[in-house]
Amino acid sequence: MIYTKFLEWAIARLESELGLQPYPIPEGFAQKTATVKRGKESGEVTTTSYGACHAKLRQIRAAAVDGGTALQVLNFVISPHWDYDLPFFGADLVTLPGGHLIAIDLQPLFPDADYRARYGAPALAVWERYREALPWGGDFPEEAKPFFSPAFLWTRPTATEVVETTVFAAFQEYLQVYMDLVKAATPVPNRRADILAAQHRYQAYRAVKDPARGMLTRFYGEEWTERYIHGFLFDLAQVMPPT
Ligand code: DBV
Repeated sequence: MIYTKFLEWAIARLESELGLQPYPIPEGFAQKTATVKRGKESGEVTTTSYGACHAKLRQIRAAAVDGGTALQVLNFVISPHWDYDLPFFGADLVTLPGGHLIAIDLQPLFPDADYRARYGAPALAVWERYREALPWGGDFPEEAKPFFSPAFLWTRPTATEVVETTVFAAFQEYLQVYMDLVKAATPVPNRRADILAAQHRYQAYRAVKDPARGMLTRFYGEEWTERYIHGFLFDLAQVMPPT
């Protein structure tokens, strides 16, 4: 699995720099396998979930899809606790028969200049260093733009080697920037209502627009997929219903 080392590095680094607590993975989601047709042959597709948390990070979770060399996915999202105005960390690392699709960002809660300066600037310095090696991946839905920062890394490398080297290095740097922000963050409970509203907007968008919905539904059926999306991948509305 091409993205195993990404997740292993992330967990090890989060553990050593921040310390992690477990996050419950609901029944039936830890590992799910289906047998699927691939042309004349059939093969297995396994989706494995990972979860952790931290005093400042409500949920650290990953979904890894392994369907052989032509289908590999690591979707990794860190959702801060609502007493912190930290951005989300989001990585969508996808390998399909046509090539690789890479999205990495520190996804902002608020659009104002002060927020951007505090939380956008450090990642922007990383983005600047990779923009030539990992050029802009093109077409991107207009409606998604509020959820991305100017440091959004969106690229479609054709060579697997680029993913294993340059993308891996960029992933590490983005996560390092994020961990530094987490370490420095102090609670702002007086802003809780605004933070929760912004977190709900983000999670609702991701749950409704999940680009993996079609694929997961084909493999595991609609009932399992909807429970997985709302009950684990983007679970804020279940954990803390919007008011
Ligand atoms: N994407 C998810 C989750 C996934 C997942 C939870 C469990 O949010 C995988 C798996 N993303 C996934 C797959 C595809 C994409 C595509 C399987 C391919 C879908 C296909 O071609 O059938 C970034 N991911 C995409 C696309 C974008 C993103 C823009 C292309 C969409 C399209 O072509 O329709 N995902 C999107 C995003 C973030 C993210 C903006 C933030 C970092 O995680």
